[in-house]
Amino acid sequence: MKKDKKKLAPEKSIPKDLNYQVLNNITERAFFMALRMIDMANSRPDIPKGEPKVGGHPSACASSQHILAAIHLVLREPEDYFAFKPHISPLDHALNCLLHNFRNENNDLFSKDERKLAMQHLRHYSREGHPVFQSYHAESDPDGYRYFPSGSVGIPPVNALYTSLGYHFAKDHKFELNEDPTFWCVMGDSEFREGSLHEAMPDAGERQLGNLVWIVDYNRQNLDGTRVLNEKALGGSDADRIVKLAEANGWEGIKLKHGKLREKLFKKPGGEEFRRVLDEEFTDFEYQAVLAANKAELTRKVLEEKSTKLKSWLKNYSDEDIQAAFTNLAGHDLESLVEALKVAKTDRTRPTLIVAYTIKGRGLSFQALSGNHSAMPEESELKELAVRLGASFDDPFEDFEKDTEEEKYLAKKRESLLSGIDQILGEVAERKRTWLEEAQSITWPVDFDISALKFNPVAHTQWMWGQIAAKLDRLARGDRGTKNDNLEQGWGQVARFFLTMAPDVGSSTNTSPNMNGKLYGDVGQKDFEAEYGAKDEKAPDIMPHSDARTGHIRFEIAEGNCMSAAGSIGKFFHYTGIPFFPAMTIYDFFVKRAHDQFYYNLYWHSSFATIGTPSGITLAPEGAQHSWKSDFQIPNCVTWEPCFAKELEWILADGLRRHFTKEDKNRESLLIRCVTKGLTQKDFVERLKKQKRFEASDEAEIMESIRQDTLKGGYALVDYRGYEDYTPGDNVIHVFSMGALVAEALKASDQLYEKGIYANVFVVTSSDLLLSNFAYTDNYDHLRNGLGISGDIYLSKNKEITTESAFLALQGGRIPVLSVHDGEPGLLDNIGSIVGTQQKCLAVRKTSKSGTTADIFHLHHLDSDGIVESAWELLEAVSKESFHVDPSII
Ligand SMILES: Cc1ncc(C[n+]2csc(CCOP(=O)(O)OP(=O)(O)O)c2C)c(N)n1
Repeated sequence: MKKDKKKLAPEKSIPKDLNYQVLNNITERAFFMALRMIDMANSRPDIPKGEPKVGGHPSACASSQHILAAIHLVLREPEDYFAFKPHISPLDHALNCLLHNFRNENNDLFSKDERKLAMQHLRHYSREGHPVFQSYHAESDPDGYRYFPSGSVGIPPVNALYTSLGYHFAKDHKFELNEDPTFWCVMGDSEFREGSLHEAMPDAGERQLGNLVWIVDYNRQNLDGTRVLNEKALGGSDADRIVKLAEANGWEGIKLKHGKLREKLFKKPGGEEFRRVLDEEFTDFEYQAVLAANKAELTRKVLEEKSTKLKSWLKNYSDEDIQAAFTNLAGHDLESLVEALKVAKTDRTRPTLIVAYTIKGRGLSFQALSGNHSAMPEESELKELAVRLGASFDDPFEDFEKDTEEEKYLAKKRESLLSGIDQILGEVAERKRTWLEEAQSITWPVDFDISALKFNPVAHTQWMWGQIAAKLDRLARGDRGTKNDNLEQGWGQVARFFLTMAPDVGSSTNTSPNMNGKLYGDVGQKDFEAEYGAKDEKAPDIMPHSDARTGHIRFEIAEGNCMSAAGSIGKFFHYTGIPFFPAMTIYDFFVKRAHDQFYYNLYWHSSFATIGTPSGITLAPEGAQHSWKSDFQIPNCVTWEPCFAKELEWILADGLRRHFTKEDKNRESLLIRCVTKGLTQKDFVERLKKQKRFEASDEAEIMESIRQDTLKGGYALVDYRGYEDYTPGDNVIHVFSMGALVAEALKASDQLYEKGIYANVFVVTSSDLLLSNFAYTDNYDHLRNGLGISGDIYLSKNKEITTESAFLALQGGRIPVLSVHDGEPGLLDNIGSIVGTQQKCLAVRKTSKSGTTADIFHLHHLDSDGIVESAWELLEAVSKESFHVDPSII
């Protein structure tokens, strides 16, 4: 085994010779500020009766106060990142307020008045545009710099983990980044039961993300109360389990239980027994109950009953001394915390997990009580606290007095922190500016010039994905470009920012060329396959390296991890000015495994592509039992489901151009559903050429017109408008289809044509753009005007109108719409209601089966026969539409 040298972090602005009394005073002041912030949010005079509660979490803030203070006041460097549990955000704001670390959208620091105003606006919406804070950490907060958005627990620390991986990737690929950030994460002990965290842990250990520090605020409580665990069955406390878990996953695990006061007592003669009793004789539940009872004499009694040896030792101490020692947990001891965090920060080869023992609600009247999660202190309690701390109840967000030691300490920390942040923001802004200037000068190709398409008459979109990914990889890794590749222009200028990843489905989703010998990572051992001549030449070379020639990150079957990694690395332009664009493949059906992480990425405006393939029931031969619709209807993402291979080229080319030029505001992410069912690609152009509107156009003009429609969400593939006998209201129907089912729609259209019915076929490339939120903003312009779909009534006459009765016998009808897609209903079924005509939606409405696609499409009535049958039904229904003429008109 290769032995890793321990990499050490440089100590930069960490203050030396810390005065813990001063630090404690600042911590308490910050805690008081957080409490007042929550109090003010809840007692705004303008909150109308009946409004949902504002809330806030004083108890959780109390629990984490020293952990956060140690990070913010001592350990943090300007380049560091933070993923903290949502409900302690007021405490972050308070500490950042004392550090004067509030900025506006232009990154200018706030004045004192602005700081104070912002602190009054927790969980507030200001119509006047005053500074406000969201409920939980948000990028838009005045102190949002390098905070991972919080709100759902269990996800932000994972994004911190993969942002750390992104930094490693950037450095190994020689991107210039003069930063070595530490990723600080604080989470609750109940939060630590989230599977997302457990799923990601081995990844951090294996990938040696030594700049990652997770701290579990171990207060033994959650929202519903005290956590009551079966420690007998677990073989120890949950803290023991967490530390063992960390170690088993390649992390440094640290249990930070006893504060300095306890440590001092343990060293005294007989003190060992005190330690033993605390460590071995209390379950968490019992310890918590004694804490909650909060009676010094009871504490002594319980301790005495645990050990006769201890009983006589305790005689040396008063009840108050014993109570102080009993509650002296390291998670509230700044000195213990700073020591442990320094150790965690210093080792850059192993991530660290610290379990810091704390007390929820510490210092408040409801300390350690089971129901304290949402408890609020009374005003009187806050006033007493203000007096005790020498703070002002009415002006709580004021700095310490000028000449105090606290203010002097803060002033010094501010100096290095704020100027350091300014420098980073300046560097990042400059990198962004330079990049965007370069991006402007690039001539953006509209496709990837995939010549292999010519030799593949029957191809599918997943195949095309593989071709595109391989081409970008070839361009990125320089020496592999073929003589036809232009490394200097177009995609050659951006390919180095493109990377692929997959949760163990890289080779089965056509991403193999990117993997072959180019997997990123370090497994700490030699390439034994090479050494023993055991390489499988038919399979990708799976030996990872850390060098710059690698462009694919391989994941185990952990869709959530891969999704978080895609989101984190897709956020790199925002944080560093390096425009990485990750594209991950995932089995379409399993996108939902990573839903939460996906939503998080989108909320965060991360820029990446998810290629879900193969899709829906089209996977029938391999055995997919169900379907899944490709439309998520959430902001900042466009969903796509192309049919012909060329469409995918256009979609990805446009997506990449938008990403690299930053013309992707509020549509940063792409979710593309590909299929593995081959389509005869020449059908594409041949069908288009038959349209009357293209009679005078050459192929290039036709393709450009269809490309533009494709990028707007849909195009007409079969369009009989202008044909003789084409009689809307009588023999015309519009069929809308997506992805694999377009082939069935085409077959159905041909069958109907034989019977004298003109079934136009519209290919929906993006239901999002054509029919959903994006289209809503321009009143479905492309559907109505681009594709010309309407609910107009067409009147037809059977004979000459010479009489009143002939007029009344006029028949009228609209063109009905039939939609067909490989997914659950609720995707294409609003076309009729948008334009005002009858619609039938063919979709997957029951669980599926294995079989050939023909059989399974038949099972769901999605095959051409099913489409034809539904078309007749619809045409019959609209033919019976009656319309009424007001006799007064006649
Ligand atoms: C995914 C998710 N589920 C539920 C919640 C609601 N919630 C917020 S805090 C909390 C309890 C957290 O307990 P713990 O992690 O032990 O932290 P503590 O507040 O005790 O420090 C819950 C259930 C959430 N924010 N996110």
